[in-house]
Amino acid sequence: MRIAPSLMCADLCHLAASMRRLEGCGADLFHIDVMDAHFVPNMPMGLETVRQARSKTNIPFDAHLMVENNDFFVEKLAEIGVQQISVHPESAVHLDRTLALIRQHGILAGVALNPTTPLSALDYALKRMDFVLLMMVNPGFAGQELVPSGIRKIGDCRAYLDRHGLDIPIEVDGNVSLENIPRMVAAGAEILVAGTSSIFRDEGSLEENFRRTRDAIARGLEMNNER
Ligand code: S6P
Ligand code: MG
Repeated sequence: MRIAPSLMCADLCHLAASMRRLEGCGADLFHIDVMDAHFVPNMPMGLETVRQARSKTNIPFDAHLMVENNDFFVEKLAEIGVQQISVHPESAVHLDRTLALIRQHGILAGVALNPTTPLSALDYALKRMDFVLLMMVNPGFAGQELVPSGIRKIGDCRAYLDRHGLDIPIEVDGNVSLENIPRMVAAGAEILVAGTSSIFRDEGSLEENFRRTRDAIARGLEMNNER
């Protein structure tokens, strides 16, 4: 199980300090939402912010592209030095080429699916993928509610990957809240993007909320064992 704090939810005026605290908590990855205000109507962090953030920590960067020109951002993020990149097939005209490009740079390649995009969108990309990112909200903004079929899709995706003999992790993103985490983990999520509904909640410090997030994960793992 890995926890990936979403940096767009941090105090962006004091990003380095927040990253240090999250590192102290044991964050596994930093989730970086890259938006272009075209594919999604938002743009919380620019490339220069990501570049400067990169120089402040050794924790791997998990970039989530929500853009139209995927290959442009892959090249820029490779230069900056990120460790994994996920791309939406809903925007990637040449998904196979983009996934290959990500791997050519020695970066792990993921496919990110919008809530209603069927799992069959992965059918012909399986050999190019290192992980799947399932959106539990419509991409673009933090602080949204879980879509109704979110948890079911996690279980369906785990079964789909197993059926295809693919032992790659499922990352879940959007309203991965203290309340939802146990069911998400029990359904098969392994990388949790933590935002305003978990570690960046208004109540509690980052450290307290990080502990609560770990407790919620433990509850999910117990639910799995009880089955
Ligand atoms: C949303 C983005 C996410 C958010 C995350 C925030 O488009 O991809 O990574 O940062 O959803 O988490 P929360 O708990 O506020 O929904
Ligand atoms: Mg994201």
